Formats: sequence, structure tokens, C-alpha cells
Amino acid sequence: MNYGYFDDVEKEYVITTPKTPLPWINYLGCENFFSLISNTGGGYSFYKDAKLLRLTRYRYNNTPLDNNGRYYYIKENDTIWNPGWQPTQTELDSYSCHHGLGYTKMSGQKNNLDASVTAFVPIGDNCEINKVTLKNNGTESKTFSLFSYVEFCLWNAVDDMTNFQRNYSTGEVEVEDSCIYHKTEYRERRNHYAVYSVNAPVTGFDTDRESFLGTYGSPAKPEAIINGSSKDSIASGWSPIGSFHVSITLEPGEEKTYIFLLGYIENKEEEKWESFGVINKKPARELLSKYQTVSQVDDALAALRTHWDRLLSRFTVETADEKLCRMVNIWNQYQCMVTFNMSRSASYYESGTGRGMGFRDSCQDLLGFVHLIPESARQRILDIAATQFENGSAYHQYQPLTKKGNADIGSGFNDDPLWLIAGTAAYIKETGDYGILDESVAFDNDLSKAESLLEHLRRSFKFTTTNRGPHNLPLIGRADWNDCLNLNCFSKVPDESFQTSGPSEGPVAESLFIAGMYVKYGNDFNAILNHLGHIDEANTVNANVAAMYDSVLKSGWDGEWFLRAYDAASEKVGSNECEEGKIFIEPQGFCVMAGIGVKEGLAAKALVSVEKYLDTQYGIVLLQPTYSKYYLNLGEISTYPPGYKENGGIFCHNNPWISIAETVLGHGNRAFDVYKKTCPAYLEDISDIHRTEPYVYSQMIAGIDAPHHGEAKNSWLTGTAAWTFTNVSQHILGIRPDFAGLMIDPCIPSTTKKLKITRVFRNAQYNIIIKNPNGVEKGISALSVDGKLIDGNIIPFVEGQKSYDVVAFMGN
Ligand code: BGC
Ligand code: IFM
Repeated sequence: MNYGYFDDVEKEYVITTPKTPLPWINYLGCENFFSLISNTGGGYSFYKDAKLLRLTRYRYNNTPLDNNGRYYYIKENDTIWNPGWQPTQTELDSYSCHHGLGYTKMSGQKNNLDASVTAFVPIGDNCEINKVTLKNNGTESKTFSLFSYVEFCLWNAVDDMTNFQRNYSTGEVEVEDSCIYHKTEYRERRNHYAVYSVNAPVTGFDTDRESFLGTYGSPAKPEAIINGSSKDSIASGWSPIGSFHVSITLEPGEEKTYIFLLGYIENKEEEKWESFGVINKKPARELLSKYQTVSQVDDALAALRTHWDRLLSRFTVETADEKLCRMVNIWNQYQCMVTFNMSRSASYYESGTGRGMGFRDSCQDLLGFVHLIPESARQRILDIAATQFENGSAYHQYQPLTKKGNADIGSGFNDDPLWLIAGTAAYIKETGDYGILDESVAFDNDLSKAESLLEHLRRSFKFTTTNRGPHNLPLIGRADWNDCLNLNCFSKVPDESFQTSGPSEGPVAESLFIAGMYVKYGNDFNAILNHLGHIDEANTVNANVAAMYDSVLKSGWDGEWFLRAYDAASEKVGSNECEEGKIFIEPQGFCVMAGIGVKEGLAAKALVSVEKYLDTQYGIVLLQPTYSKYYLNLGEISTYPPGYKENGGIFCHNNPWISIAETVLGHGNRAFDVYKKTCPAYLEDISDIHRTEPYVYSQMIAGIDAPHHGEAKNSWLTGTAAWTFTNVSQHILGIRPDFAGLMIDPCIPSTTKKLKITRVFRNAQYNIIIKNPNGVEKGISALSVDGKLIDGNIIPFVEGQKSYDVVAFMGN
């Protein structure tokens, strides 16, 4: 069943009922101010950091689903309704929600009154604008009230949820004309406040939650609205809110528009006070003056749309498959921007208070984002590198506001260092900017310990080179990409009587996944060093990579597939010899992507095993057979019920690894089949089963062993976005940035006869036509650039040339 449709011309997903299987959300903001917004107006806003600078409150894990947001209420006689249906849930005569790129427009109609709310964060300013338009579609004049509502968070979202003994006494606001200033904590050492305003005279306002909702009221039944008038309350402690009451009369056919704005203001230290204790409102007034009229707001929205059109024009494809086009041209790239901005911090499944920016996560997010705004990717790489330790290991997470590593989580995830090489190599391939390697970057944010980024990469590589186990394979540490595979956990013996048969002296568990990474990104590091002329060092890297390759063949091949790991007792994990968890997806993807076992025929065998043992109609599961009981030597992975998350869920993130691996072997039909299975646009018709948004990827789809096989969870913030875009753009469509230039290497279904692709690469426009007259799956037989045939499949980059016309013929 469908709950909406794609409008590819407007680049929107249009939802036609508020009762979607789960809240279907969108993100507003692409710089510093962000909001989450659901199809019923739920969500919250924050500045830079969802934990430390949260503007509005949201109630996770509450009922009804999706509790709190920016809400507009219309009271006409005794009927109270919301254009987005929540929170009153009054039945609407019609409803739609258009989620677009950085904006959402929600419309409801009731008793011939049309109300629409267009929400967006303008480029260059720290605020969310809500343009609220009301239109009388009836034949009689209408007089009604419009009430707005937001609930402020007292900035630190964790403290806000826990420290009630203090927080019930700190809330402070100020009201002036049609502006509410939320200034809780300003009197301390703070220099920021929030402003909430409407561009019209108001009949009343409220800033105290209890006055507005009633002591035992709720946003679904606000007492002030039921009674028809605001209380003009001034919050003192308890829970500050922002609410305006506007009285409106509309003649038949008449419409009026109001601009509501929620903004974040940060005063410079010297401008902090207007006079001591009085907030400096000057910057708020300046901000508000920019969004007072409908035309100012329409211009800002148009600028946002132009911004996105320009970004997306950097990669476009035209082909007969409209689902493929809408994912590649719009939604997948959009999700890559969101994951780049949010990492794994704030979604409807990530509370914004837990993980900040992940070291490995952000390095991977870069892969799908770097072509959009390479300069931002550059800065991100430097920020991430600054959380690395001198020995090459790294903080696993850092806070976006402070950019400091999170000491509570610490380090010890042994894949982290190599992801820095992955992200940096992707950036250099995209831009040709080797200069980034000369940037001086701190270790552990300590500037006295700064070294060049190149030195950081050296430490990354060296970390894995020197941290190897009994089979010469990389030590896994606390975990590798799979956070839940905690193979050294029995060294933290919970009970002293616990005995193991293996060595008790320490963490010797080894990872085949990291081995695959080492070969793949070691090859990139080798290419970088060669380019820089560090030939001896490059040769050493090469020799280490070759040795790792041999170790994988010697100790990492299980007969039909690659092993997953050795545990701390050097027992095999992911082997046919295991009772459960015989085969895992990750090493099959990463080792083949790295080219391991291709010439020996093992790669092909591994992928056949994936299809035979792990594939399902909804995607490839992470492992089989799933763990039915808890294994102390495996850790968290076996705490999940079979079929969920890392215990045999369809972890969408690593499905593209298999698809890319298939392209390595030239299997275009299978690669595309794998791509399609988890691709949201192809799942739109099964939204009842899939449940999450049909325009973005989710982290996980329940696997074959789960009761709800096919049901997705954790939409939006997942490395899946970056990896699927990398897969489809670089490996299936085959437009692949390489150190030497743009490579054309498609691996497509044999039925695809023609592709037209445009790509902006290193400031030049590439217009590419790929023809496949004989229906092959891979291989270029002729490649012409500006009418001239060239050798090989890398278009040499000519400094200063602004456009390239490329025609590629596929064939053997
Ligand atoms: C996994 C979760 C796990 C967590 C542990 C995440 O990356 O997806 O399943 O509970 O790590 O920190
Ligand atoms: O690799 C991790 C990621 O860092 C966070 N989400 C889950 C993945 C697999 O455990």
C-alpha cells in the first residue's frame, strides 16, 4: 500500500495521509541550525549540537507516536484542528505533506478553510521559518483564531530530561510585541537565547506551559485554546513555551499569510548584555527584519531550492528506470547531505543525546558527500583527524559543538584508523587536492602535538600493521565495523569463577574485515605515497599489503567463503565449523572489494555463498544461522533476538559492499539486483511491510529469522546512504573518481542499453553517454573524449578545461 507518491519534478515526496505507518520525517537546515520535522509537524530544533544546544523539546518513546513539535491550531467555533492533524487528531477534510529538499509543506482543510504551513531553514541564518497561509474556500465570511505552540528545551537536552530539581526553577522569558525571548540560563555565563515571533499583532500569548495547556491538559487539548483565549502568561521556572494567538477574519476567497520564526541568537562576548541582566536583542531584531514579509520569505525559499538544484546538478543520470533516476538524482544524494551533517546524532531513532559524530561513521559519510561540497568534506577530515591519538588509534566519537573526542566511549575500535585513509583518499580522488596532506593537525585536539595529515595517515596504517594477532591478521580490539562483535569481552570476566579454554592474558581476537580494509585502503595509501614521490615508503606499504593478502588466503579462507574473525581463544568465527554464525556478510564484501581472492577464484565462490546462504527477498542478511543464545565469547551480537540488527538483520549498510563486490567480478545483473532489494524507491508499494520512509534508507530491515521480516527501523542516519551512492554512482553506473582523473567503468544490467550522465568533477562538467548495444554487463570497448578515441578508461584531467563530452561503448 502507498501513503503518498514521488513528485520528481518538484523533487518532493508527497504524503497523502497523516496516518503513515511510522512518522515520516524530513530535515531542515544544512549549515548550523537544524530541525527535524515529521509529516504531522512533530520534531525539534537545535543549533549545531542536538545534545548541547537544543531549542525545543521532543518526547521520544512516547504515546501517541511523535510527541511534540511546532504546532498550529485553528479554532473556528467549537472545532479545533491542526493543518498537520497532530496533536488534536481532528479528522481533516483533506491533507497533504510535501517533503522537499530542506523544506516541508503541510496542508490541511476543514470546513472550507485551507491552512498550509511551509517550514524551512534559510541559507545563511540560524532560524526555522514557518509560513502559515490560511484561505477561506467557502462562500461566507469566516472569523477564527490561530494559535501557535512550541515548547522550549532548556538547552542541554540531557540535563533537561534529568535535572528537574534545578530546571523547574530556572526558566525565564521576556515578551515584547510579537516576540517571545527564551533566555533561560542567559544570566549564567551564557551568551545565547532563542527568539520566537510572528510578523503580526497578536491577540494574546503564552509562555508558561501549565497556563496554556492546563495542569492536566496536553497539546491535544490545550485549555487556553478550548477556552478561546491566551492567558498572556509569563513563565517563571517550570516549562517555558512560545504560543501566539492571532484573530483572523477572512472573506470568501480571501487568504492571509503569517510568518512565524524560531531563531537562535548567539551574542559576541562584548555584546552579551544590553544592560547588565538584560539580553541584547539587537541581533534578534536584525534576524527578524530579514523575514518579515511574504516576499522576503518566498525569496529565501527560492534561494534554498536553487541551492539544492545546483548541488544535485553535480551528478545526474537519465535512463528508462524512473526509480533509479529519482534515487540517484534526488533522494540518495539528499540523504548523504543529511548523514554528513548529523552523523548518527539526531533522528527519530537517535535521541540526539547519545552518539555525536562517529569517527568511522563520519569518514564513511564523506564518501557519498564529497562530490557535493568538497570544501566541507575537507574541513571534516581535518576535524576527524584531530581526534586521533598519536599511536594511530582514535576516539570513536566526538561532540559536534566542541569537536572534542568523547572520553566516555574512548577508543579501541580497531577499524577506525583505516577509515581516515578511506575518507582522505576519496577526497583527493574527487578534488586532486594533495595539499590537504600538508595541513597541520593536532593529535587528541592538543595543538602542541600537531603533525601533518600525511603523518596522521601514516599512524593509521602503522596502527594496523603493528597490531596483529597470531594469524598475522589485524587485532579487532573492542570491535570493528560491527560494533556488536565483541570478541575480547571474555577478558573482562564478569564472575571470577568463569573459566575459558583459551588464553586469558588478553585481546588476541583478529578481524578479517579489517584485513580487507587494510588491503583496500593500503592500496590507496600506496598510490598517495607514490604520487608524493615517497617511493621507498610506498614500496614498504605495498609489501605489507601483499603480506596481509597472503595472510587472508592462508588463514582467512574457510572453503566456501571468507572467515569473519578469530575470537580471543583463536577459535574461528563465521566458519562452517561453527554451530551458529557460520557465514557473515562483511568479509565477503570487503575482501572482494579489496580484490582479495579474485585471481584465485575464491572471490567468486564467496559471492555465490552469499547468494546461497544470506540472500532474502528484502536484502542480504548479516549472518546465518543467527545466534539463538548468548555467547560470552562473541558479546553483544548474540544479545539480539534472531533476525534483528547485527544478529542476522538485513544491515542495509553492507548490502552495497556485496553489490560493489559483484561489479568487481563484472556481474552487472546481480549487482543491480542487490542494489534494488534495499533501495527505498523500489519498496514504496510495500510500505505496510517496510514502514519507514520510502524516500530514504534505513539502517536495518528485519531479517528472515525475525517475526516481522521486511520491516525497517532506524531510518535516515546510516552509512547506507553514502555506500549506496558510492555503489550506484561509481560502480554500477561506473563514474568513478580516481587519482588520475575520472574513470568510466559501468557494470550494469544487460538489459540497460543507454545511460546519459552528467558529472561535475574538479570544476569541470562531464557530459557522458554510455551505450550498450550488445547487452553486456561490463567492459568498455571504445571511449571517446570530445570526439577523440582514448586508450584505457580514465579521462585524463586537463587543467583549465571546463567541459568534456564523453561517449563510451560497452562491449568485449
Ligand atoms: C549497533 C547497536 C549496538 C551499539 C552498541 C551500534 O552500532 O548498531 O546494535 O547496540 O552499536 O554500542
Ligand atoms: O558500524 C556501525 C556504526 O558505526 C554504527 N551503526 C551500526 C554499525 C554496525 O554495528
